[in-house]
Amino acid sequence: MSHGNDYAPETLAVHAGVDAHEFHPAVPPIYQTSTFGFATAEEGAALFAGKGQGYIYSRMGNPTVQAVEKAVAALEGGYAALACGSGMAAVHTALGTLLKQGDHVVCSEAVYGPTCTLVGSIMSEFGIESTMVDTGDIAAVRAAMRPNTKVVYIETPCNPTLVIADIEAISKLAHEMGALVVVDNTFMGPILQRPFRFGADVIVHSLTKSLNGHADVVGGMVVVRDQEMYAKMRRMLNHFGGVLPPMESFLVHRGIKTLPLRVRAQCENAQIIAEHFEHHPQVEWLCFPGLKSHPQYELAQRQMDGPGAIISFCLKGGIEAGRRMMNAVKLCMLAVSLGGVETLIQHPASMTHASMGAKARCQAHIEDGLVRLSVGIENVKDIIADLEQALEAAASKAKKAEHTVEPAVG
Ligand code: LCS
Repeated sequence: MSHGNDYAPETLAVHAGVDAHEFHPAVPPIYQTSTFGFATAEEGAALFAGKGQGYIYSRMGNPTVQAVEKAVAALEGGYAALACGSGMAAVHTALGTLLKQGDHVVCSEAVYGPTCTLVGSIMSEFGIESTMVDTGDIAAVRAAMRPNTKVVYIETPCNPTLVIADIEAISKLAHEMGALVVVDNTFMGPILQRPFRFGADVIVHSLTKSLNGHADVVGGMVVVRDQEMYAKMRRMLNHFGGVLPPMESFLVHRGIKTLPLRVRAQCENAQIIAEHFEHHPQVEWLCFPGLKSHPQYELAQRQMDGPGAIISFCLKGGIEAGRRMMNAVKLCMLAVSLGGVETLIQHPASMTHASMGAKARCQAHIEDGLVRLSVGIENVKDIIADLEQALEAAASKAKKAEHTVEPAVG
């Protein structure tokens, strides 16, 4: 099928990237090959010169990989996409292409921990300056811009604080000042948020999350708006080398077919769970873009086609209560990652955001007692029952501890 924007996302999810093959299979074959033969020396030479149709070597292009690239490009409404070996490889490919020594990048302060380390620490070793700001605050973004700012990098909603950045306002500001906007769209995915509609220039994804959705692949994707940007990114990816293999591409492409259904089911479950636990006696506060109590609820309604499946909450009793709760869950899996069919629970301060360090976490409002829940597609009553018993276990152990007499020391 053509990959224009004339089909609805549900249709694109099933059909995009499924091109005509000799025997008309419903699912494109897996080209599990590292290299491709040339019929003649002339054909090989033409392909290396960028002429003619065909493949050379799987790091430079592979039909199975290209199929999933087409699917994600179609869902995002982009010109093309580049499949990478992980979400971090996608972030690295995008920023490595757009930034050089002497440039400056403005970045959301509460990004995924390794992105924070890449931007704030590793890239500075290559002479690239950065400022981490609250990208939920447009005045803070404006104040952080410098004459050499080439990129504004936003994650929205942020991981794990769920601060939302106004993509349209930031894109307008960045473009006026000669900078490009890169959006990490992992949390929402292309069904719930389409950053190109709001002026973003480049989108990155961790395919590991909702796009694949089945917790069996690590992968990433960069999506671009035009041929010129595509050529620059492809050159960088070919030379950085962090490409997605054919088998992983096949699995992600298969996962994408049910993306709209999965995401809708997750959003519904998450909304019910957030409403159920918002005023729970063990919960200090709970943050979810689908609740009116979210400070940027209006922006979420405008920019997102659903609340997403991530709920952040802080337990009464801080870090210890958090630990106790996580040790008590039975159905929810104590694991990092997010966006898949299974409900996962984790503790950012000791897990995903540990690499940021305490100071950066404090600045980014990632509290020690913060717990992140990625809601899956199980029956919502079972998820709620598990969280209820885990909260109860955490609370009752806390009470028991209060009555324990500490043995005298020394
Ligand atoms: N961007 C976001 C927003 C992420 O949440 C992650 C991973 C990445 C990029 C990197 O993707 P990867 O290389 O892992 O495919 N987030 C994780 C998380 O929250 N828990 O474990 C991984």
